Amino acid sequence: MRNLLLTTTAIVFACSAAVPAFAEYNDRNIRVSNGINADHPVGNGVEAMQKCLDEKSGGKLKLTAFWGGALGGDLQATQALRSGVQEAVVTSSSPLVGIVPALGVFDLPFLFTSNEEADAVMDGEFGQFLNEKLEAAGLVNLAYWENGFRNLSNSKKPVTKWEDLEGMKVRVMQNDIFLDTFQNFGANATPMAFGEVFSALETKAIDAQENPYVTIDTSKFYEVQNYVSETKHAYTPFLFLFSKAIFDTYTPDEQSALRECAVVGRDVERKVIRELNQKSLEKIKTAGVEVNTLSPEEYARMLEKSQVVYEKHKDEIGADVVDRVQSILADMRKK
Ligand code: TK8
Repeated sequence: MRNLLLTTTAIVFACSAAVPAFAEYNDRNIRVSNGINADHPVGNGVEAMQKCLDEKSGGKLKLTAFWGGALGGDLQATQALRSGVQEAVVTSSSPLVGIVPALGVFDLPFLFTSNEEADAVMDGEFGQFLNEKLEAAGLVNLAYWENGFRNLSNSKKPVTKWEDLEGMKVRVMQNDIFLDTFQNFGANATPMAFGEVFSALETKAIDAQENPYVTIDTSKFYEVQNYVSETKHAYTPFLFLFSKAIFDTYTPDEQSALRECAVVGRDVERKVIRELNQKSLEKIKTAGVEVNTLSPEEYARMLEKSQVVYEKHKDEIGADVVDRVQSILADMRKK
């Protein structure tokens, strides 16, 4: 009898090995809003995140991704999270500066010079510091994913120096730092939600937009643009945001599964996007778009020209925030 009991106990434990003992998971349908399309590497990240969630929750935590702005633009979706009517969004930080001004730090022109710098800042204590500000605004940032270094595309001419932007109608995100950066270069900058960009380019309501190669590829902007200039004028992250109001109703197991699996998804997404970057560039060129890079001297000139933007926005971002990121970067650059 005693042996039988022991055997039964052993079998029960063995069977439950897939789901940790006593873990508490409920059926959850998590809607994830995206402005970009399903073939963007965020799609690979969401898939990897789902696999991880399946393993942890025995299939109870389900992500349902919506693409191409089907659930509304970044800002609209984020507000839906804050009021607790939608679970999640993958959004650029830039349209959210009205909610958390400190996020504007990522919009400062030419702040980061490499992926390594961006990763170290996002994944380290600085990223955590901003996450606390997001939480205070009703948003749980599960992880920083990659949107990437932004490049300029247009229908007019190659941009090899900032003066080439004179009078160009450039769509910028709904963000004053981007607005000022491009106005300062002489462009006619127009804030617009991402979902309107393709048709605005197609109808020539605007001449130009700026996004990473992978977005220029997957959102098909290259079909309606003739020139791409590798300006790398900003690295903007994606935030994988969760509604705090909803997150707070989840069990601790569900919460930690989401946080851990968002990091698994992040690593896959970053790997895929960095591989795709070069392929997207090739695809853009093959489509007949003329691509140019900037000289190191021109980067230096543009950074110099942009110092007024740093000065103008430092206080509203938070002087402590700007100083903090700059000192982290200065330390990294010494090594
Ligand atoms: C996708 C956006 C987008 C961003 C932009 O929803 O608006 O230009 O870079 O890719 O977050």
